[in-house]
Amino acid sequence: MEYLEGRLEIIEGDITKLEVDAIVNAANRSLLGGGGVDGAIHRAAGPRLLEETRALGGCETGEAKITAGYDLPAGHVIHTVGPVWHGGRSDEDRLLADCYRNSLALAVENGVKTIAFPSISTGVYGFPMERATRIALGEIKEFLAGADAIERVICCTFGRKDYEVYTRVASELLG
Ligand code: AR6
Repeated sequence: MEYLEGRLEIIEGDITKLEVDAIVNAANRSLLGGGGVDGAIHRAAGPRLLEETRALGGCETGEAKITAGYDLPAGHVIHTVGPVWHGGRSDEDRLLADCYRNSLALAVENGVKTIAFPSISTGVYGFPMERATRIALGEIKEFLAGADAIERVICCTFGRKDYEVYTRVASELLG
């Protein structure tokens, strides 16, 4: 489904297959790989990705760092570290919003025009799906309203259930 005059698209699929300028990785602070979407991205990008992330010295929660995409169809990977869900009183909402904002700002700095996000923090890190979706879509909407450097943002959901949450929240927040 498309929203915001086609500048935001919600799809269901595997983010490692997308031909965009950058895909976002839901990484951990070591940036050395892991399970979930992080593992899938490292497998698809090949070992040169780990070589590059090793040299980055990790990443703080809410921050973002960029690398090449190597064997991925995407040109770049923007690695961001979402918050671990601790019940909602440990600044999780703000930190998750930071992930989206900082990833988009880094994308603009690097001339990225098309970017795809997974649903950060909602897997291993346990952030409630609907609450995370509201934050993701709210931050993306606000960023796109303030900057036309990014042509298209794709929210790449994994599985039908998550797709349905995203499209339901999007029709409420974005019309
Ligand atoms: N394409 C798109 N989305 C995916 C894919 C894929 N190929 N695979 C999984 N997802 P998670 P987190 C979805 O656990 O919660 C790692 O070990 C998944 O369904 O990947 O931020 C890192 O190294 C979920 O909706 O990331 C960290 O240690 C979303 O991606 C930790 O997990 C995020 O789930 C980060 O946890």
